[in-house]
Amino acid sequence: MLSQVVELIENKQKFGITTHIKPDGDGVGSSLGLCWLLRSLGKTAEVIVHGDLPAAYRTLPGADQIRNIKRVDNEYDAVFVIECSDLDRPGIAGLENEFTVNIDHHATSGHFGTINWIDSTASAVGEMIYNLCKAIGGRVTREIAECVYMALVTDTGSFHFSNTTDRTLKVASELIKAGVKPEEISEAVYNNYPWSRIELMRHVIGTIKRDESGRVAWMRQTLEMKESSGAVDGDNNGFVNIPLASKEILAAVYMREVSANLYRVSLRSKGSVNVARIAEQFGGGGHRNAAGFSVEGNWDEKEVEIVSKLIETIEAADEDWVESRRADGEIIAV
Ligand SMILES: [Mn+2]
Repeated sequence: MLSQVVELIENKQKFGITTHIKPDGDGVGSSLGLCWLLRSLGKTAEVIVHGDLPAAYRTLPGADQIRNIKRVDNEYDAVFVIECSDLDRPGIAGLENEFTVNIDHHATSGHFGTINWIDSTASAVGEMIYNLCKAIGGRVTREIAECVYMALVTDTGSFHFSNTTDRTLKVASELIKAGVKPEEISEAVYNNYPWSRIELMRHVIGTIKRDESGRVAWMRQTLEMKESSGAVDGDNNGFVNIPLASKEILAAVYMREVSANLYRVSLRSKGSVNVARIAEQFGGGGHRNAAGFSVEGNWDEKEVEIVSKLIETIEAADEDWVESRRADGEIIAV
């Protein structure tokens, strides 16, 4: 819990901070924000990750100092592990021998840390880092503010999603007071892709299909599409959400070919349509409106199976509720 984290920071000196592989804006922003906070308190701190940093986060203060490593060997007094369900998620060997602090806003966290601070009411871990800064009496410097703002913007979908609370916006307000320029962060996140993203999008959108009811949409990305468009990892960010821009669509499926007969599946939905339950049936997981899993086998057969489950889920939902939502055009998307 928070008080243990404050006590640890006050009593120790040398810290590592890590997050999951293929880190998102919350993982990178929260890690760097915490790193700047620790340094402002006179501590030694560095961010360590395994793998390259996505382009969107490379302009954050301190991003150029992030160490790309595969192993640690008792180098720190403690290692903060940001937004990971277990100690394997960072992809760094030797973490099991370190004193670890698990900081997460997912209730599903495995409590693997020596200290565990889980707050499922926080919109992003970034919000928790801000709270930590306040709890420990730190000053919200411009560096901390920019990193934490990145975490908030990306995890709330630019303050669109249902995890956006009054507290989230209060924190965002304080971060802007501390010097954040929202347009700079937005440009880095949303208008910073190579042209290959547009090429890939063109291919993927061409595969979109709908069921007879018009409420479920699905699409595919083949290995060939990725190759011919010259796409890199991350170019497909958010593709699964494209069909949800239509008022009629309540759920979307995005199947990406990883290798022969192996697919990564992303599910998104609106309102009470629970896609996490479907993902769980395939060995995956997630939230009510955003979930994913991997599946092996015949592409056509698996697609039919997944889409059928979505249609069943929607048909089982309260028709009146759905009609009223469609009638007034209200959208709750995560
Ligand atoms: Mn997060």
